[in-house]
Amino acid sequence: MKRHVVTGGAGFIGSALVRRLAADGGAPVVVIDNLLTGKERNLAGLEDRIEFHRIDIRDYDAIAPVIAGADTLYHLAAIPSVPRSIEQPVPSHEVNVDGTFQVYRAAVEGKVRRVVYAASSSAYGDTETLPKVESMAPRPLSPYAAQKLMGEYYASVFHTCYGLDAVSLRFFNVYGPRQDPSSPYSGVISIFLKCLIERRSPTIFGDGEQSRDFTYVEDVVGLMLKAARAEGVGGKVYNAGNGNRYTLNQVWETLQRLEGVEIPALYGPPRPGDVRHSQADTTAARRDLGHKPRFSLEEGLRRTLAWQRQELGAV
Ligand code: UD2
Repeated sequence: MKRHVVTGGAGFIGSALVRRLAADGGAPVVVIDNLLTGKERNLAGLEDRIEFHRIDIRDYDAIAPVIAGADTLYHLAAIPSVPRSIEQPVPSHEVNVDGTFQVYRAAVEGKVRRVVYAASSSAYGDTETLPKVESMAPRPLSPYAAQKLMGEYYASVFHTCYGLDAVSLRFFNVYGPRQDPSSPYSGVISIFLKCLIERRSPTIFGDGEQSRDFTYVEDVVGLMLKAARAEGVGGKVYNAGNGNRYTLNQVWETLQRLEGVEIPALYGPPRPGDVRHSQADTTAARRDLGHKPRFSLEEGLRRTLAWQRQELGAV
């Protein structure tokens, strides 16, 4: 019987995908996660509908039998974060590069029909123009960016050399429910929301005029499902973004307005490896994959704020 396998399925984005796949019914959903950054509670309530394997993607012998014969393999397992990869380059290299290689190897051996890879917008680095188009030369600025780019290169090389039907989606600053705010490496929106609920000032690194194409998690999940079915996309790379761009100062202002509070942000030194501006050109993803982002930043923030408030037990 057809199965879908999700590496990193207990993580923030992975668990949103697993929830959607499980809700759609159809093929069984198999999760691979070592629970390094993923959490079992992200999958709470799905126990009867999914098969969970606590294994590490670097362990070929462990992952190969789980991946073999899958219809679609969604590869999201990774150690994320630009600053984390600068401070600890070895673990992120081993997981993001070596682990990804083992996943693709298992997919070839196991005759998987389609691989959808979670690539990163960080691959672009600082470009002279915006929005960022897939045809631009990559200029990674951090180990994390280089590692995720290597995953794209391997997807394309495995396509040409071994016939692996792998498509890469460059995620643009995904946010939403279940993004964990508790680490210094957490995504900025989850950190801002926690500060807002606790009535504390966030620290903005730099002048806050850097901008991001913040993309709501459900829009990325929708695109992954479309990428799993699209024809003729093997070896290709697509932007998975919303198409807009907001500065950090604008995001913090919006959050204060939504909450009806005034809490000035603190400002610290710029963060090493940071990209200045990021915005996706969504033309190719709309044309080839049927990408259709539905959530404005404000709507996505409202939903995420509601979830995080409930999660933190705040009123
Ligand atoms: C990068 C990628 C993103 C994804 C992510 C995974 C870019 C443009 N984006 O996100 O697509 O792959 O990595 O980790 O490369 N910041 C603060 N205060 C804080 C925390 C962050 O000011 O407390 C700033 C940070 O300096 C940066 C922005 O917020 O300018 C976004 O940081 P982030 O860590 O949420 O995501 P980013 O852009 O590194």
